[in-house]
Amino acid sequence: MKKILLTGALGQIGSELTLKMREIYGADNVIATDIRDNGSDVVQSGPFELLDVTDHKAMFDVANKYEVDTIIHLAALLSATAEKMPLLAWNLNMGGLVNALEVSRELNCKFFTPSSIGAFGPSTPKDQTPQDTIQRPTTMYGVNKVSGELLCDYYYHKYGVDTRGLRFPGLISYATPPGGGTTDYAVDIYYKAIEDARYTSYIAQGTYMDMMYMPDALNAIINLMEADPSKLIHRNSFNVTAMSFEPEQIAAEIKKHIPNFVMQYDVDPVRQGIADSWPNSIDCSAAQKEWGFKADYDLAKMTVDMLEKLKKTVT
Ligand code: AKB
Repeated sequence: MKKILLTGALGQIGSELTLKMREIYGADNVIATDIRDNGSDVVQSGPFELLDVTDHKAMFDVANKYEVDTIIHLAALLSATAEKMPLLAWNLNMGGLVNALEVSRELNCKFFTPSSIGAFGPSTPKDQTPQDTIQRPTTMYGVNKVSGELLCDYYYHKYGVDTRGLRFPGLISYATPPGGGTTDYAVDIYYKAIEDARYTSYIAQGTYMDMMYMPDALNAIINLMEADPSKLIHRNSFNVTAMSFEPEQIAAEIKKHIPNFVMQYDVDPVRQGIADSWPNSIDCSAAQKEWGFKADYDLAKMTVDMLEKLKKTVT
């Protein structure tokens, strides 16, 4: 990877990945794009272009202008928003993806896009979900993710585009809040713990989902993209996870640092329904074997870091 273009660079993953990639590969070699300009570090610290990913010509022109050799396609709607606006989700998630794959084919770029635990559904084995298993999701986001995995495989087999992907669990970060996901409660809870020592969870007690701290997610993307292609048996997409917990467990971990923290529940049927259709925990042994995936943060270590970082920014 020498010249990298990111779409959705102001989103939850993009805003941290862009800065980390600029440190590693040089600011001028990492081109950030998004549909909006928020004046943040991502916009200020290197090349930035406004880009609507549903516009193929605009994407081709930006990638061609900077002569990029890698496309990291992150622009997408998350699960809860996609469920509210399924047609928009199909058009944006699939339209953006096929454009990014086409530009990668046309300009001979290496390609990454995230998949998700959302690519699994109620008929998937729930515990230690295997890498290769039943994928019949019941959400629009899940339908997009499975279709996306297949499309990325298609571009690899048909055109030789070097496509790679990760099935991310819920991602937790102190830098940029996510928007419209089902796992977002596990981010919100830290903000509310610091602000008023209480949180009302929209996900019910006893609902296990996989999660990962953002530094591990960023390393996973970079390590997968740097991996020797001859070692990759799978490509789109690898199961990765760092921890699996239910709301009571994250609340108990926070209480170790904020003893008066109180957890309450007001379950949202839509997001609960999505969570119930996803695995409790996934097996990431293929990622470990094929390119050495490893996560450094568990729930305890992540909680210490989240609370420490947020205390400095949230009042
Ligand atoms: C979401 O909740 O939609 C995402 C995901 C697990 O893909 N965080």
